Amino acid sequence: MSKRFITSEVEKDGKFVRQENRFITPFGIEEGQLPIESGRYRLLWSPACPWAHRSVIVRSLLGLEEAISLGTLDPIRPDVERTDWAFTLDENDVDSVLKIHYISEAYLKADPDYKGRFTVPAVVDLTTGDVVNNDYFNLTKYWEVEWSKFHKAGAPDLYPVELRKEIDELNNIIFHEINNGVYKAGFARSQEAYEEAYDLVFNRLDWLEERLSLSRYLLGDNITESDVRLYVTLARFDIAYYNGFNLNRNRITEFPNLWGYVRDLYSQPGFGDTTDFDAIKKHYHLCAVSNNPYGLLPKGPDLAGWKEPHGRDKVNYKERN
Ligand SMILES: N[C@@H](CCC(=O)N[C@@H](CS)C(=O)NCC(=O)O)C(=O)O
Repeated sequence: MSKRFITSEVEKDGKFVRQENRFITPFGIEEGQLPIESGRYRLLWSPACPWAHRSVIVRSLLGLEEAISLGTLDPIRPDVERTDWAFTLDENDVDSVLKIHYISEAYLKADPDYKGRFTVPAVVDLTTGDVVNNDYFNLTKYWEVEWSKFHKAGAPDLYPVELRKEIDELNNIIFHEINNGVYKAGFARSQEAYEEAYDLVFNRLDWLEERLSLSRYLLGDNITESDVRLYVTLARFDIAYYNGFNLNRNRITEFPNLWGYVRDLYSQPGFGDTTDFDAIKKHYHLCAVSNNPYGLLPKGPDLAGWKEPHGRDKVNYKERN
């Protein structure tokens, strides 16, 4: 079994149950919350990771690059005893701002007794060097709501007040059945748990395929928070999950609406320019899956289709109800 997940994340029936986040203090203006200050925080990500990727997409769409700096971890894990992420893409293998080699250093600085996994995304407070937030589920919403005074002019409203209830409901479905659904299949430790997750994922993809025949994006003509969340899993599906996690009923390229939709997003700034297929392929096949003893990197899939016209801007969609 891969050493990636501590055994408490696999239940007796072989189901994978994700750990709770440890650093969940919200950003905000109230006492005890993380203050909203431009230049104070560094977001640590790896382009391989879907949870981190979405926080980087939203940062980019909203123009928060100046306000929140970015540290990038190598998609290939370091060969050390613990599971960690390393700054081996940087000069001298050190993050230029934090001056650390591994993400674990920032976690252990914040809490020397931290026993969880050292995960991306993580936000580090530059005044202390401590991880202060690794709440991947809510990070994008903090960027959207609490960081609004630093948004660029004309930034999209990814979390419009009138759609928040619908977005939250959809995000929950996307989380359990798509974003984390693929991991439930990939990290299952029993045939039943794997097949249950496989059905969960493909039933929901069928439902999304139908939904996207009715509108360009999940909630209509404008991109929202939910689209970012769906995008990160779709962008990894054919290259990583289809074979690495045995989710091989269909590729995304076989769903006409989902395939057009994901290419539509990919063609837009913030999405395609933060999507690193090479990093995704290497991380999943060489570091995340447990069924690749010889460390073989799949040669495909052919990615040329990603740049083909998507045609989604020309379609007249029926009203969604
Ligand atoms: N923080 C969340 C989600 C973030 C997450 O799982 N990130 C992955 C990369 S996609 C990670 O950093 N994993 C580190 C590890 O498994 O040791 C969690 O604890 O499950």
